[in-house]
Amino acid sequence: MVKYQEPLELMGVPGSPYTRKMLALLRYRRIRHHLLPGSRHRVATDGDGDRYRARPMPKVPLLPTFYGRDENGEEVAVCDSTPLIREFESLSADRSVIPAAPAFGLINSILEDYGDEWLTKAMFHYRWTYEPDIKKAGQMLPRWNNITASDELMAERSQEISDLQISRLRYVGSNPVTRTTIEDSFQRFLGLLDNHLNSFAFLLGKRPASCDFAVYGQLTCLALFDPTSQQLVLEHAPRVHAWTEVMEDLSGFELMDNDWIINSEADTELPPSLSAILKEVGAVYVPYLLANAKAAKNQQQQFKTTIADEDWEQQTFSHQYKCLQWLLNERAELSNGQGAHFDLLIGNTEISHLFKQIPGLS
Ligand SMILES: N[C@@H](CCC(=O)N[C@@H](CS)C(=O)NCC(=O)O)C(=O)O
Repeated sequence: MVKYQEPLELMGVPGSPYTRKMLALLRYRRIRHHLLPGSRHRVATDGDGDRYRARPMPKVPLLPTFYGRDENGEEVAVCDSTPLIREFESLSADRSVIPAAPAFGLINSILEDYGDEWLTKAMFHYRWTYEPDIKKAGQMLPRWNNITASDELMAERSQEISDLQISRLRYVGSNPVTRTTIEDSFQRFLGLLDNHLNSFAFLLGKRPASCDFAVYGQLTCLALFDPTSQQLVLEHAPRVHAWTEVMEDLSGFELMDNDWIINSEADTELPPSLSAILKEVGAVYVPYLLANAKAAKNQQQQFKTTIADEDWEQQTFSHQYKCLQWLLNERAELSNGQGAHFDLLIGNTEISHLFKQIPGLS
């Protein structure tokens, strides 16, 4: 059991959507924190290494990395924003980002996972497919943790980092077969979010949930940084651009009672704009998660499926199999009444397919 105490310490960089997700969440929750300069190689700043003490490495080094203490008081490094958010709930009872009604909590987890694991496909795709995006990211990524480095060194690092990230497109499944599916689905999501934000300040009502921070994290890249996707957002969904900027610092945002759309089992209906978002999630992310899980279970390296009537193929991603298992576990923990409440809320969206037994998947 890892213990965390304030001020929380984390390592991350501005261009990491998950770092931005967590920083915005900590600001909103008013949890004191220190952001340590970070890099993929976990060297604090080149040529200035003595300024920061050595830190343990996480099992899989990802940004952001948080530091806590194990039961022996040893410092440990931990990654993965979704379970960490749930751990940090206990740091303070106020300003929770998890809805109190468990069925609505599961909807939050599904949307959070969609933000983290599906929208990131669009983020990675736009950033490392189009020339202006590759150029900008190539220039900025190496500079974020080394502002004073020479232009020559940065040119070298730019090339290295761009080559590495482009080679990683296969992990997210961006390739000539999936390109239209990724782009169409991102544009549909933009329209749906823009429409929802017309009536609600956040995805689940008048207060932010962890799913808002997940979506926000990816949008810090898609809406605010990468030129090709930013152009799309500005043209088709300017409200989403503004929302992303507002999400960054909600430290002064005040809550009122009943700010969630669903506050208890007595509330059984979602607004059409939120149901439409769940329908989109059900149509694209659910078939993806199921096909990936089946491939992971069968130890296949690659898999093919159909998403939104188009072919999809990519390398199997074991982390996303784990994500599905978390969702299945959360569904299994619901009581009969809460399960029935959840079924009412998701209505006839394909989200229900996630929780049906499929052959080869336990
Ligand atoms: N599931 C993780 C994902 C974190 C992640 O993928 N971080 C990226 C940066 S945004 C990373 O560190 N990639 C490996 C690298 O850059 O070396 C989370 O939610 O925190």
